[in-house]
Amino acid sequence: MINKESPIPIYYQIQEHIRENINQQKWVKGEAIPSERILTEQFGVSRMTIRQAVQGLVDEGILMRKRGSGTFVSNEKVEQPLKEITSFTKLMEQRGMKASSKITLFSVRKPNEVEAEKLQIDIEADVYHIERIRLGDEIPIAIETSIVPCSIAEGLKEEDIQHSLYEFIEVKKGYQLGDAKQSIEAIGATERISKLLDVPIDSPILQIERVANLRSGTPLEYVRSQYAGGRFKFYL
Ligand code: 16G
Repeated sequence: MINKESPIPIYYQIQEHIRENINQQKWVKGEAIPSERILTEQFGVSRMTIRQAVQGLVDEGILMRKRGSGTFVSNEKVEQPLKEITSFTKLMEQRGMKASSKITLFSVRKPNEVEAEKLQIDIEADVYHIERIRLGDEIPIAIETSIVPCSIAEGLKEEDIQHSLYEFIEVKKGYQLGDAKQSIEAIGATERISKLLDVPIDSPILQIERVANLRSGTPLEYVRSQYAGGRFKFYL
C-alpha cells in the first residue's frame, strides 16, 4: 500500500489512504478508527509516522480525538440557523445529539460599563456571570460567557445552567424570547481556548458577540462565545 521509494512523504501517503477509506465509507463518520498499533501493522510503518499522519488529519478536522476513548471520524459540522434565537440544548436535541455543559464560572456581580450599556441596566444592578463549555456528544463545541441581569433571571441556580438557560427563562420565568443583534468574526485559538475546546493553538475559531432581547424588547443576555471552527457553522 505504501511506496517507500516514492518522493511523496510516507505520512502523506497514509493520509491519502485514510481519506479514501472515509470517502468510500469503509471508515464511517462518528465511528472510532483502528488503534495506532493496528495502523502501524497495517501500513508497515513506525508508530511515529502513524501519529504524524493522524495528527495532521485531526488538525484539519477530518478526524477527531475524544479524551479517553480514541480517535474518531468527524461528523458533519453542527449547523445553527441565524434567523431565530436557538438555545444550544435545543439545537443539539434537534440534531439527535446529547447536549451537556461544563460550568467554569457562575457568579453574581456588578456589570462593567460595556455590559451595563449593552443590557441597558444601571451600573449598580446585579448580573449573573455565567461561563460554560458547551458540548455535543461529549465533544466541546463552544465556550460561552453570558451576562444576564438578575432582575430577569432571579433565582437562577447552577443546576438550571447545567441544563438550559433559555428553558429557565422561558419555562420557569415565563418570558418569551425576541430578537438579537449578533456579530461573528474569525480569530485563532489562543492557548486558553485551545485547552478548553481541545483544538490546536491558532486553529480557526468563530467568535460571536450578541445581545439577545425578550419579546418585549428588554435585553436579556449579553453573550460572547468562541466556537470551534471545525465543528460548527452558521447559516442564514
Ligand atoms: C445559544 C446562544 C447563547 C445562549 C445559549 C442558551 C448563540 C450564538 N448563542 O448557544 O447566547 O446562551 O444558546 O443555551 O446562538 P441553553 O438554553 O442550552 O443554555
